[in-house]
Amino acid sequence: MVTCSTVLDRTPNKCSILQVVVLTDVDAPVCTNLQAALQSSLFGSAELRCGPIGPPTDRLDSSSSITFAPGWLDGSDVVFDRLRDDLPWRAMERPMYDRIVPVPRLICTVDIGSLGGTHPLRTITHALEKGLHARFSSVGVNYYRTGQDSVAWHRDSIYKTQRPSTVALVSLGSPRTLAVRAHAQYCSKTAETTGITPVTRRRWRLGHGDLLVMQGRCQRDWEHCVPKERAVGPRISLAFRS
Ligand SMILES: O=C(O)CCC(=O)C(=O)O
Repeated sequence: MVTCSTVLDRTPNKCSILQVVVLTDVDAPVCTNLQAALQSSLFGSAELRCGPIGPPTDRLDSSSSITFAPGWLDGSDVVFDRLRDDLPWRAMERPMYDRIVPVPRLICTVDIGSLGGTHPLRTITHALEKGLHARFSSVGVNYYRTGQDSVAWHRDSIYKTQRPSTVALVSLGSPRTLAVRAHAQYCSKTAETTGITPVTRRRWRLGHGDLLVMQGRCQRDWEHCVPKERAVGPRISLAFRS
C-alpha cells in the first residue's frame, strides 16, 4: 500500500518536488533465512545478551569519537529473524536531481514505547541507554536485502540541533563496511584555520552482533555511508539516535 505520494510541479520547463516521500508497505520479507545466507557467528544463536560499552576506541578528532564493540550482542540470530519477519518494512523513494529514485534498502521506524517489555529491541535499548547515558525513544531500522542495497554519504539530521549527539548502530546479519569521512565544510574550515586538512577517511567492518557508536560532533563534522558490495547476504542495522 502506498501511504504518501510524491507531488511534482509540472509547470513547463520546471520539475520541482513539492512533496518528497513515497512509502510503500512491503508485505513479505525479501530474503532467505539468515541461517541460509550467513555462517552463524559463535554467539549468534545464544540467548539475547548485550555487552558492556567501554570508552571510545577511535578518535576522529578532538570533538568526535567512535566506539567499536565487535560481538557486543549475543543471540543476534533470533533478533535478526524476528525483526525481518515482524517489522512493517517499507520501500521508499526520493528525488535525485530531476528524477524520483528508489531508496536502495527497506526501512522502518520503531517507537520503543509501543513494544512489549520482552521485545528484543527494548532489551537492546535499555543496554544502550545504560552504557551510553543517553535516551533513545525510537530506532530507525534498515534492511539491506543484498550487497546492492546501501546508504549513500550523509550526516544524520540530528546534526542540525548543534549539540553533541550519540548515534549507536547495531549490526545484524552479513558483514558490511561502514565508511566515515570528514565533511567538506569541516575540511575546508579546518584547513583554513589551522592549515591542516583532517584525516579524511576511516572504515569499519560491521559484523553480526557488532556495535558502533558515533559521538560528539560526528554528525556535524563527519559523514558516513554503507557502500554497495558484491555477493553479500542480507543485513539489518538498528540506528539509535539520541
Ligand atoms: O546501516 C548502517 O550501519 C548505517 C545506517 C545509517 O547510516 C542510517 O540509518 O542513517
